[in-house]
Amino acid sequence: MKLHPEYVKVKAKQEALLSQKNQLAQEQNGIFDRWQHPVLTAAHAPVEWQYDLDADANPFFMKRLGINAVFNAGAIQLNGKYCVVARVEGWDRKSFFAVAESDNGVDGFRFWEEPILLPDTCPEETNVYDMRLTQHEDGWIYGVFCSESKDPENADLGAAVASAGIVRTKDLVNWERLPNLTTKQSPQQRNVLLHPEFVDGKYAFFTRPMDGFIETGSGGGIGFGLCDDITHAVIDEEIITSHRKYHTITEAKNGAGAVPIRTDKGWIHIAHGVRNTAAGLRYVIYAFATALDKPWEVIAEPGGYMIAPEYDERIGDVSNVVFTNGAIVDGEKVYIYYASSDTRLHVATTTIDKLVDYVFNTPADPLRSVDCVKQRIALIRKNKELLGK
Ligand code: BGC
Ligand code: BMA
Repeated sequence: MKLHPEYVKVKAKQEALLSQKNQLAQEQNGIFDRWQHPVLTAAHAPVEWQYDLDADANPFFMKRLGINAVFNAGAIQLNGKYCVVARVEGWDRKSFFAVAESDNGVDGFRFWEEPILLPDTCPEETNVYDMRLTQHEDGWIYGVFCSESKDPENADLGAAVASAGIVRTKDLVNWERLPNLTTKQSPQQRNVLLHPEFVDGKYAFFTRPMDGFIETGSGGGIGFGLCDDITHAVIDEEIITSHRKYHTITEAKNGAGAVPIRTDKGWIHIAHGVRNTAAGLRYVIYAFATALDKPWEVIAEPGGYMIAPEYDERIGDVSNVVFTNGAIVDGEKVYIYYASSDTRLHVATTTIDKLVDYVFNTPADPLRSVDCVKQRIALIRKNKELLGK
């Protein structure tokens, strides 16, 4: 074995990327700030994860196990660091989870030495992705993710079954796997999230009931259900919190995103909505609030999206997608980690005050064009008055 001389060059090039400073993007909307550079991409994945560094075994210095994309990440603050558990996808289309940390949450994210090797408890499980990290009041950090297997009852090679996998940890290093969530009313689940607090003394999950692997079918929106025992999580009944609605950004699907953020006025949820188009599904991020004492009851829901894909964000493996499954609250500041087009991870920053103002004071969707025009004319006339016109 001898170290390939190319290693030093490739490593130095990557180091330049990893130490790149981020800046606020030019265009802003008052709701949140975008940042110029993504915080993680495939190019951030360690060289040692991809190349065999041994010049004898790898004379041409080929990537042997390439990384295709780094995207949808759960996020928490731990020991003063901003930590994300990203979805990392290899060239072979399989996803896995890996921790990356930064000192300031907007740049300098570096992967830990090795990706997470989850306990292998489900022999049929083929792919895992989109972990939501919840610092629960019971003292554990839970990771709830999508566990995907081939559908044994469907001859179609692409037919799959999605369910919610559950792991827990104290340090993001040692992970204990618990049995997957069972939801008695829904055959499939994706985008499941554990609420950080007990509700009526029980574990509370936001779910996403679906009839099939892609179609939510009769699933009316983001669900909510309680379970007694997290080590054998069973939800008997799911009720709907934020509903899917005709001709809105959530018509085809919606799903929980970041762990709800507790504020004086309510829980703020940052979720995703999906609509169908001739060019495929379009994913955007939207927000709503639920009551502090009834985290399933929606009390405010601004119309339309909060974050939609823009410019380069629009293009990637699954274009026209923004998706979030993690945010970090640090005092007043909020860091929303969102991925674009299933390819790279970005951060958007805002504050609790802004989020509260956005969610509670942005008008709701009037659901019909004519009412939307009336809503806008009212705004225009108010502004005219102010401008003395
Ligand atoms: C992909 C996910 C996607 C899901 C539904 C899975 O096989 O890995 O990224 O969300 O299919 O389209
Ligand atoms: C979903 C998610 C994501 C992904 C999105 C767009 O269903 O679970 O993994 O970002 O599709 O492909």
